[in-house]
Amino acid sequence: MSVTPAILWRNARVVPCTSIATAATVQADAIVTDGARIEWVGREAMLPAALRERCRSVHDLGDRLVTPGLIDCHTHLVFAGDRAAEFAERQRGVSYEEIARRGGGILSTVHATRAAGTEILLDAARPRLDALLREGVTAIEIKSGYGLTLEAEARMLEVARELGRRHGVFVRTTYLAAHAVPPEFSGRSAEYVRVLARDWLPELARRGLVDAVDIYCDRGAFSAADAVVLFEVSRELGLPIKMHAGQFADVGGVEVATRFTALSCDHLEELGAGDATRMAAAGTVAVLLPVAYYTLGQTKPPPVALLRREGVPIAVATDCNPGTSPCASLLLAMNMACRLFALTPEEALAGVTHHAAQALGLALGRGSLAPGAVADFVIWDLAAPHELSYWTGINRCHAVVRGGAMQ
Ligand code: DI6
Ligand code: FE
Repeated sequence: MSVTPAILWRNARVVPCTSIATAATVQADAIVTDGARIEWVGREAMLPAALRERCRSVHDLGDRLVTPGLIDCHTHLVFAGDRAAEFAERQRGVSYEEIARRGGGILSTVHATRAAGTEILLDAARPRLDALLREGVTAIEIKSGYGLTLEAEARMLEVARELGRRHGVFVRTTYLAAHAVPPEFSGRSAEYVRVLARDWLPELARRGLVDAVDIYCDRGAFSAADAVVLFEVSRELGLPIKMHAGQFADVGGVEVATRFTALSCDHLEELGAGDATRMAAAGTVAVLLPVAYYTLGQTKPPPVALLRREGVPIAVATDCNPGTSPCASLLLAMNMACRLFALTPEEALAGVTHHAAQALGLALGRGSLAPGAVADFVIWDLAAPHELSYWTGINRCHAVVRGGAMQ
């Protein structure tokens, strides 16, 4: 039996988020942590005497709301420069896809990112990451995809890992060289896919930089056949896969992704017939990105009622990127998921906790408050969980506990 001193966090309104139902209501008033892990969650009146004795310190949380640390499960946080001029152009009526066809869009960020050294990339990402952390984010996925050479992709992934070390946040890195065709491969996209899949991916995996593999599978981006090439290599390397799918058009990506039991398919404004059923069967999470939808002024939301009916787990993320989602607020993404996509507030909260963890393959250790989970939680100056999606423009995060330690 363990004899390490434990900590009792009492007088709390604990929302465990182990499911959508437990993201809706306060279920407990106390948590016991032991080091970096949660040992017990419940009503303090029921706390076993032996465990109470092991609690060397007690924190009174003043009847505040406590949720798991939030998880932003889809970001492109590392990049140089910005695309504010393209935003202004879009306001004058030029479409996102038109700007990309002219060589702007993702490729303009690729030019800026290739030119930036490690410290510049770290400095550029820091304020965005800090904004997310102030809102209670304790785990974040960061994609590559603005380097598009072996070494520039490696640098992005290394910067992502370094951000995790410097900021004490749990980072998962995703390899997204299949984001756009770089100028060196212009007109040779199939060859580019073979290179990024067969040459670069094994090398980056060997360097330990890749937690998952993603592809932008859409009109004007990569095809479902490209995804097969990439996912076959990913499978050989034992790496989980994800996919940007159906932001503008359904090009058959979800069918391929679910065949490779993708962790998640993200966007999904355009979902093919039968795809929701395939996702449910494969346990693939639908990651909704309402800020990108809002920024591009899209009008056809993802089929949330269908996803719900089929039992597809739904997550919500910022998609923080300079083109379609210049946003570093997961709380705002939750509000938009409710207002633009008709999620309930408890679905939005499960979407940034339990289901976000599932989208990263972390379901058992993060994104819920239960014995054995990592002791990452947020203390809010709020009384009820639906208030997290209700407010905008105000951050009611009172304090964050990471790995059992108050920050
Ligand atoms: N995620 C992406 O990767 C693209 N859209 C999205 O939601 C484009 C990102 C960009 O324009 O830089
Ligand atoms: Fe994205």
